[in-house]
Amino acid sequence: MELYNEKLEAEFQSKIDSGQNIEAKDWMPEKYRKTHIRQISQHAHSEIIGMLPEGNWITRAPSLKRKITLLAKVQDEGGHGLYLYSAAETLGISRAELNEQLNSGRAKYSSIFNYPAVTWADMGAVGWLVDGAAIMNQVMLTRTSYGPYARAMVRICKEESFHQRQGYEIMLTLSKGTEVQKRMAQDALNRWWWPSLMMFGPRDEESVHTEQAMKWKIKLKSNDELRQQFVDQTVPQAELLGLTIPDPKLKWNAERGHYDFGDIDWEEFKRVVAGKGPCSYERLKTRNEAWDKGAWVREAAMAFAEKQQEKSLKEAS
Ligand code: BYC
Repeated sequence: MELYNEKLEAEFQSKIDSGQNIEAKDWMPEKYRKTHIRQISQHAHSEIIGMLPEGNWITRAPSLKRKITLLAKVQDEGGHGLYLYSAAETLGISRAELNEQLNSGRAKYSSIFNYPAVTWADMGAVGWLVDGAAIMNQVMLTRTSYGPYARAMVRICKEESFHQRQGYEIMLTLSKGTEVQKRMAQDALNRWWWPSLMMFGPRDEESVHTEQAMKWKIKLKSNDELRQQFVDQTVPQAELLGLTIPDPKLKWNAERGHYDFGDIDWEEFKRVVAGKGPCSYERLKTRNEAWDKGAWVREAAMAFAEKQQEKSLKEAS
């Protein structure tokens, strides 16, 4: 049995090494299946909880155009959550279990969504920085080894890039506006900068999953590599806006060909991931209320599906 597993595992790894996808019905090590359920479900939960900070601003958007755009973005995020839940379900976990893990507070979701969105400028900063960081990490996931996840990510990335641009365009409008608008944009950048850098996860030496994830081509770049790429890409964008990144240690390093940047507050990161972020309680409460209020929709959909099934059985007999 052990020899048999070793052979399967060797075949599995060589498939990954040669760039082939693993599909739902293919043999896979149990750890690969569990790792994917963990990552895909955390990602799906992030999309669902990620709807909340921006959802709060739909009724307060400053114009009809902004309102329609924000509404579309938040709906896209709901859609991303659903594709990802479907991808997780191909690995043998049920939607009910996934929902229960999120609603009970047992599941992790991205630290970033535990921060408050306090002004309209935050809609700009979230789109620009949070979606910008998300794309940087997610483009590599379009080439991840698990087929259903990789395919879901192709569509998600296309939509994320629109999200990033709409955020940047809000920042551009504010930074070219009145003094007060410019101050709002700067204040939003100040508050979202460091939490955005934390989105990439712990430093490489603290990242427990990276080594295995790289062998399985789940990750093609490490947390620190992606964080650096994000800083390098975002600094010129901030300059174009005429805004200052809130990091006195930020400096171009010609020798490395990258920006050096200051220390991240990893204690804050750990607190937020442990459920003690500024909005952690509120996010989970809102999520549970939405779940309870949606019960009648789920019941109606089930009743309708049962009726349809009865009808088609009758017609068939
Ligand atoms: N927040 O060994 P590591 C979005 C956890 S974007 C909370 O490096 P891994 C959106 C990690 O789960 C955001 N927890 O792990 C954007 C692990 O804990 P467990 C979602 C974090 O998996 C805009 C532990 O720390 N994106 O959805 O190799 C609008 C050790 O970390 C965080 C994704 O989920 C964090 N920031 O690397 C709306 C992308 N960072 O599980 C929505 C897919 C780490 O051992 N995910 N942890 O208890 C990934 O690419 C990887 O899972 C990560 C972490 C890079 C996030």
